[in-house]
Amino acid sequence: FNKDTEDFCKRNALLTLSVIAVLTGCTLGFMLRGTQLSTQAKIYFSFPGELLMRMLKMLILPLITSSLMSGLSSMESKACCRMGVLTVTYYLWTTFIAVVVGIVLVVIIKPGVGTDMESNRLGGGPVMTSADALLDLIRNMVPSNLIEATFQQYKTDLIPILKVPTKTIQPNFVYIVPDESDPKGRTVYLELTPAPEVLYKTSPGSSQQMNVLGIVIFSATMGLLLGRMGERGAPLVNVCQCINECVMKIINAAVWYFPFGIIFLVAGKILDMQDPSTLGKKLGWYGITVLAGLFVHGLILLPLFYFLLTKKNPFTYIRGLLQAMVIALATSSSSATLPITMKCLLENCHVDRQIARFVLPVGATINMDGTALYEAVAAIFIAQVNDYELDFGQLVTISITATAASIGAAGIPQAGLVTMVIVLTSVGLPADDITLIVAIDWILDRFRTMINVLGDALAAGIIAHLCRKDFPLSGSGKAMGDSAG
Ligand code: DAS
Repeated sequence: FNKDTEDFCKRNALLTLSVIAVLTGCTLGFMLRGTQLSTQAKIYFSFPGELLMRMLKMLILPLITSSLMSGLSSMESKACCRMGVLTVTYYLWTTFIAVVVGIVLVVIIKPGVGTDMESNRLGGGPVMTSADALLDLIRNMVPSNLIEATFQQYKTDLIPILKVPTKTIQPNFVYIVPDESDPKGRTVYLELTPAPEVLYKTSPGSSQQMNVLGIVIFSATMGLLLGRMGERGAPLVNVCQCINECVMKIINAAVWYFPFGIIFLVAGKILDMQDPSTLGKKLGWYGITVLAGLFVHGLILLPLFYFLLTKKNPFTYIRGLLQAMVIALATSSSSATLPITMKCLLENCHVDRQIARFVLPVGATINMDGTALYEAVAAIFIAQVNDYELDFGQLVTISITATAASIGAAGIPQAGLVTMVIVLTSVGLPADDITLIVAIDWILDRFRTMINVLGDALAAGIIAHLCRKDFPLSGSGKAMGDSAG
């Protein structure tokens, strides 16, 4: 084998193995769904998948901080500002387009119309207005405690896993419940706060912003300041570059475990899948509406923007991202996929390292086109199910709160479902109604996460092209692991 052939086989072998692992996981999951596995058996069964998620999450913080601090410190001020403005503008524009696509489709398809649900629960004033959502977003850009912020990230992973009795769900609390299937009725999860019934005080607008947002803001600020310290800042910049290189080398090694972990991660989720809610067919049409919107936005509009702005073939670029998209599908976490997205951008798409180190961590945190589209569709679907006519002003409110909620949503599984409460309450819809859509959220989450990751990666290619004068190496990204900053 020569080097190219070896790389080609490695790259495609991993992608092929990952796809086979997803299919095997689905088959295994559906085969085991009928069996009554005990809680203990489920814990053992899902362990390899849990290990995969932990490996990926372990790398998020060092990857984001070292990427931003080393990437921004070596950029010239004007170039850095131009890139930053371009990146945020592009992200807001594509998120807004995603919301519009979602609203148009759900208004045309009307998946929820004609459901005879009692609608005597409606009309309550908005618990959380658009202003609240936006303030929440800004509040979380400045976490009061970075370490606690990081720690919080892993605690709120519990939210989707806890079987929360949604009839009691309040926008500010997550209640812990004993595990009915456990003969001793023990509380399944740890860390009870002093008030035993409250595991973790959170408002979907704050906890789900996950403070990765705060860590990104802090790291970017540090990177910019380091860049202006000249020689004095060089030692810390070198440390960040070494950390970044080590993280990418760890990823190169860890990726060979992924196919094995993916099998149990997917199968474990299918085992836990809840039975479809009373809505049945309506829910199917709702799922089709979301998937159609994700397809239109992710595989038509975003590639079109890429072609219009770079005059390059978007699908050649997307082919280099397939590994990251499979990991996004398997993990339903764009943060956890970030290390693989970074690897694909640098190795397969040859995006300039400095651009990738800024655009990706920021994108994985604030740019979630799939989530924004999904939250707009879900809110309007729930209004239709309740036979609740939304006026134009409320549609505008939904587009604003869906955008803010998607920016604030964390890159963890089902974050979009939790931040959905902001969108629902902003137009007077009952927060409890997320139970209507939770049954198929586990699969929609995977596809919207894929589009989130795709949107971030395409943005990196576009920004690299638009800033190519500032970054002469753009388009010829350096091979993984070299020492250049
Ligand atoms: N799973 C989230 C992500 O990782 C998306 C969502 O929940 O909407 O991007």
